[in-house]
Amino acid sequence: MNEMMFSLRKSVLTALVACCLAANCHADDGSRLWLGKTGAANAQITLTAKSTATTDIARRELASAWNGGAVSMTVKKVKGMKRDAYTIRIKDGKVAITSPSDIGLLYGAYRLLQLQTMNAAGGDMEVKESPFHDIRLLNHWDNLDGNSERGYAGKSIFWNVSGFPKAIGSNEVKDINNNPLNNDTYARACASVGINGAVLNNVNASPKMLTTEVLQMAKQYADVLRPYGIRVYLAVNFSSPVVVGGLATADPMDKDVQRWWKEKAKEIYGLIPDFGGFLVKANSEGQPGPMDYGRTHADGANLLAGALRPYGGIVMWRAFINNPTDPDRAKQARLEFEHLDGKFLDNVIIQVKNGPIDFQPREPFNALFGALRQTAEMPEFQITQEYLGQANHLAYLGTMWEEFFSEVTQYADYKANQLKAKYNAIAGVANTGTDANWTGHPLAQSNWYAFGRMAWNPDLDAKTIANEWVSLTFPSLSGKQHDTVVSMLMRSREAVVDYEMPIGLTHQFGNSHYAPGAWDNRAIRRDWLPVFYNQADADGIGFDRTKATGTDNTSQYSPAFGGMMEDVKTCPDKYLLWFHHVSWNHKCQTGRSVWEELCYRYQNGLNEARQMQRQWNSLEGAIDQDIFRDVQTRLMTQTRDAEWWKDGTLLYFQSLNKKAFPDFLEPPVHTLDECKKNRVHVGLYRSPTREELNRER
Ligand code: BDP
Repeated sequence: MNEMMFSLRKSVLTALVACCLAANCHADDGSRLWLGKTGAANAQITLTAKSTATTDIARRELASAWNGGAVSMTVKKVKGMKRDAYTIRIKDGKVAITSPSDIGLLYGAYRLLQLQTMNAAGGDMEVKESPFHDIRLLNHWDNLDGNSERGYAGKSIFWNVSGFPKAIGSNEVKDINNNPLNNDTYARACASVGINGAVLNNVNASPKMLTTEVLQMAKQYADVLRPYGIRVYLAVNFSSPVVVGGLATADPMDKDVQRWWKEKAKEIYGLIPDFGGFLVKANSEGQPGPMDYGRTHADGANLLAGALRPYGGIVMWRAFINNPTDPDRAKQARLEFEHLDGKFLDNVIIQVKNGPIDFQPREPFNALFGALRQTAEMPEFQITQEYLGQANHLAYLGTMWEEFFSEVTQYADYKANQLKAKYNAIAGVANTGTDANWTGHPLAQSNWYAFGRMAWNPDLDAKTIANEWVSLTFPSLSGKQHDTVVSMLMRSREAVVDYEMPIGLTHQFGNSHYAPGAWDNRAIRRDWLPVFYNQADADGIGFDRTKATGTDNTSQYSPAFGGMMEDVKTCPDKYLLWFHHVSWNHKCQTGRSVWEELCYRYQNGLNEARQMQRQWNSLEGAIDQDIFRDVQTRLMTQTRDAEWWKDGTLLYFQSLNKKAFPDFLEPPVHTLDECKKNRVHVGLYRSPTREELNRER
């Protein structure tokens, strides 16, 4: 175990000294996220409830930043009001925050401060808030060795080998004002948008997570996060009883295995009394699972759920089964889980990626949503931009999640099912890392923020959230400058879709899930190949998922959605090549042929990247210099990459269809051979880590 050093903290002193030394070096390293500056505020704050660690935080937050009139906080149970709900009332300059719980008061306090920064807390007003999802989780794909799978912002914030202090806990290095509140930036940021749980490790879970030594580390995190209303959850490896417990099998029907999980649950709850539960990736991409023993997902999930049940813990069993048995991977989740509906214990939730393939820039919603009637389901979003330019490209995902919610709620029983489920949950794969600004791309902080806001209220629109985030993060911008950033955010994801894989193309990556590779026909699995997904040849392009002639994925959806997708005339352009194989001359809804539409979209994506550069450049002087340069450099990379994507992909398709490029298309500046050889490289630009900044200082 020694080779794995899970150093939480060294000493408070070392960190604080480093921070004080650093105080004058960097104007803004982005480390404060959207939390704003704390400073001189002297409002009178009263609490008519038992004071708890949580109300203490609420009081401290208000005391350090609220500039308005007296605030009273009251815990009041109201029938039918959710535990996390709160009301803020401002009358004659006096503020009253009420909630059934102390955590609701903290949420109310954060909201009040946000309203203040957004200049929206004036006059008499009332704000009533109640979360839609009860469990709002970040999934950290962090490995015990300190790396973060698909993390593009440095190393893991929880686990490491180097002995540096980690990002949360009592001696956070980023506290440049020596303010104890800033010691817990991670927890504050999460609580400020209502995130109330964190899975601390990767779904490709090391069995070592369940060793006593590592559980004790998890306990320390749980202790730090608890006052902020954040529960700790762990991803577990199904083989843990064998690897950690020394048993001969991990078969769910084996009595010793059952006993092992029960004892493990007891041990965990002894350390972490409010432990949230387990997240499991089983029988997917080489991970062990119940099917290794001829059992079902339900057998496996119930084994763990049974062990956690006496303590109120849940099991989030992932539906991402990337070992397809059907020729169409998009159908797999529903095929795998629908027939098991009703067989799961009631503390099992099936965790379903928003789209049926894998966090692509655009996918229709997964047909499993709404399909389970007796089993809870929860969406899994990816906040980290694995397939959307990683930390190099600007891609505000609020618009993507808004699209998901609007479609899934129209065409599947999403809301009704969530509301009747005993556990109503949602998760996002975090984009956090040890970079000083937490998320690599400074503007990617907006995605963490947006996830929390939408998990709380899926009816919020992406633009409202973008406006909030810009106001909170860059409060000193003029109205016009503010609108410039919002406009960049709002168009950014569509720009990525356009230059990476428009009109329903998917999985066109050459390497590292970053670079173009439409031509790629070499991989260990056929269904990992761009050519498999584009099905492009001399005559046409697209993946036929229709009932009439294709894989019949459309029948997995409700008649309303499936029917619309099935008919090539009603299928929207944005999903055309997802559901249909069509000729290059097929007319899109725009009136352009598929070939012209593709050319148009790739060109548009590139134009948009350039436009974002121009817009950002107009903000020079208005945004902190370090952050300005950082984003400016990343936008250069993004524009360069958009050009590679456009040239490579269109030249490849042209090599098949032999069609001329339309006049509006800028002629390529890279040959297809160049594109094939010179794979665009990831990680050209990286912001410094907290440790690097501190060393520099
Ligand atoms: C894919 C990622 C891989 C994850 C997997 C998952 O490339 O790193 O392990 O999803 O979600 O998108 O399990």
